[in-house]
Amino acid sequence: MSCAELPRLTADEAVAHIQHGDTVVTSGFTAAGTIKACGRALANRARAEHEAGRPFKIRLLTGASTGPSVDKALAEADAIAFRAPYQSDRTLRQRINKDQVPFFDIHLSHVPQYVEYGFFGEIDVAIIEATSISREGHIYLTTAGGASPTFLKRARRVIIELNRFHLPRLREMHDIFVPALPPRRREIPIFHPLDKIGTPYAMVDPKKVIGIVETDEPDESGSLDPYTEIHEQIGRNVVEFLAREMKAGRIPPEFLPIQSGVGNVANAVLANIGLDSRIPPFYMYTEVFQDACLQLMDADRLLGASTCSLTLSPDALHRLYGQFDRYADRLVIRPQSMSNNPEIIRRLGVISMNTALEVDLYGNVNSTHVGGTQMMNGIGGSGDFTRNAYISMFTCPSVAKDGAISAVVPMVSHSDHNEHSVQVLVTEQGFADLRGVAPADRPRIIIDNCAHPDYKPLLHDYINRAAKGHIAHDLRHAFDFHIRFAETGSMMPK
Ligand code: 0RQ
Repeated sequence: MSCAELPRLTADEAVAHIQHGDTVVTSGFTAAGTIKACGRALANRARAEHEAGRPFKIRLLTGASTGPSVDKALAEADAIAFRAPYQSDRTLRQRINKDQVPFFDIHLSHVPQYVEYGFFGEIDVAIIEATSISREGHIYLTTAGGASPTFLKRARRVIIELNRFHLPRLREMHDIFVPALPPRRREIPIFHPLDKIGTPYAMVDPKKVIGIVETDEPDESGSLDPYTEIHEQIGRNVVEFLAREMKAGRIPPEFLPIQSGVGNVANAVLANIGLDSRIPPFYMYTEVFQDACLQLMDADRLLGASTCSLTLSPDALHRLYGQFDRYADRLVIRPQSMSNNPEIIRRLGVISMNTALEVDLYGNVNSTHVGGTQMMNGIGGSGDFTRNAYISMFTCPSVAKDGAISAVVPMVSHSDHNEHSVQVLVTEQGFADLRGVAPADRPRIIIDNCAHPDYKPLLHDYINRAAKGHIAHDLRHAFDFHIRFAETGSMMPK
């Protein structure tokens, strides 16, 4: 069946095929490439069912976070019975933290294989955004690889959101390869960030396609905050560290591929790396290509990038589409099974830079849970990169909420990345290089180089009183900072 022969449906007609209790999966990775019309239609359907006194909730899996037409709309309609693997929506976050939506937070590279192995059960319906579908079932994806190739393979039924807004030439950037299942899995032969080893399309059995919903809408990626002086200073400190590594010969003159995480801090850090001529033009092997990456490419500081998504603000995406020839052979979009693959990250010698909410005196990092209990976004791909990078860094401001919170705490209130994987911590105060440093020496290095001066005496005091061992801790007082904040609104004693 060719694209022209597949039934054209309204979004309402398409989502009428989805039943209460279904597991629904969608394309996209962040708001990039995520469905829009069917998300809103599904939320409306849930509302109508609820008003008629019937239950209607779905189990929702995506590549990463989504745009407002999915997580926000469905959370507001109370239509989510289970959510994985990552989110960044305020409404959904509130529902997760009120224990109204069970949320399963996993490494993003694991999502496709969880689906393949059947760990999430049957996949009832996949809704996938595409620029076109061919007679043989070749699906040309939009601005993200995400988990779509696997979702298309495993879903029992498929709805295609054909989005005319996106440039069909995006196919020139896609590189799609679905690894075989163990024990027949082979190596993924990528030796340079821009190597392509797969096809420009994902595959679907056309018999599974219920129909096509036509749309014409930009991605719903928001703009990031302007850089602050603190963020820029973190960036300068990252550059100091990298320049020192180059001088010592531990980073080669042609440099190594960079991965950079999501959010305001990561965006500002990357922009600052681009400004410093001590760092040569470089490549990225990353999962999210944000606005700062495009600016670096325009300035010829970034030579090329492999990514899972083009998470660009509307203006930046417009610029990319307007001058596509300039970027076509410098950007590769891959599924998260490839972009976040440990084998490739280790082989290429990626330098990973992700953001922490808090770090502790031994280098354990909390990126996800405020105060140990309140989910922020999720671990995302930060663990895929941190664990396998050549150098794994975490950055954050030394204090949050106008100084009421110290980002350096005696013991993290939740652990996402542990002392065995985290190598370098960077705040606006400086950097702590933990490679080859035993626990006995870590607290002093971290406090002296990364903690805010206001909190240094408290942290030194904690470690001086701690019971000695391989790791020194005072378990009665390890969470005093957090408890004080919860009770008084500040980690600083009155
Ligand atoms: O609060 O929003 O109320 O102002 O956290 O902080 O400084 O703007 O940082 O936007 O860079 O996000 C870790 C959340 C940082 C993000 C995190 C408060 C602070 C502010 C945001 P407001 P900033 P960023 C790649 C890899 C995990 C996933 C990941 C993230 C808000 O980077 O989700 O890395 N990372 N994925 O005030 C309480 C603390 C705090 C704190 C900061 N210690 N306690 N609040 N804040 N520190 C991408 C993917 O995987 C898709």
